[in-house]
Amino acid sequence: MKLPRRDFLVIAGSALFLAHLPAIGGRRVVTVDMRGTARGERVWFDPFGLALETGVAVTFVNRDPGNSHTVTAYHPRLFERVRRIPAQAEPFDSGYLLPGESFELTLTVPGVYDFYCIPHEQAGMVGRLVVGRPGDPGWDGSATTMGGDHR
Ligand SMILES: [Cu+2]
Repeated sequence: MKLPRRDFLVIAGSALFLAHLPAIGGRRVVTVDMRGTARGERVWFDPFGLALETGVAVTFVNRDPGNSHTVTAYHPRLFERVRRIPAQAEPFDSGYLLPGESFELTLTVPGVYDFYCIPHEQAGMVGRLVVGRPGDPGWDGSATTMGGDHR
């Protein structure tokens, strides 16, 4: 039997309600904006720090009309940077996002993720995502030394 998608969602929603599960039936969306002042003298991630549940999708949106930005993990496989994400996590790089463009990321390995914007790292455009909680299976606080980890 094949159900239309809408019916399936209604049924799934009811099942979640009856099971008294936390309100995760609707897909939660967390957004980090990439911003800049009109003349470009300041650029930043907004918020620049965020705590998330494991597996929640984060969408980075370039809301800066005057600049391209990236969201790029600190990782040896990306521009030979020291690793500042969990050892078991895959490094991510959005590539250049033009104004209005976005990039979605879902992090399933709990731990601390530090990231930067390639053209604006030196201007302080960096951020951190904390996924899950210390003590979660596989948690990796990362960046345990001042310089990060080269593994
Ligand atoms: Cu930038």
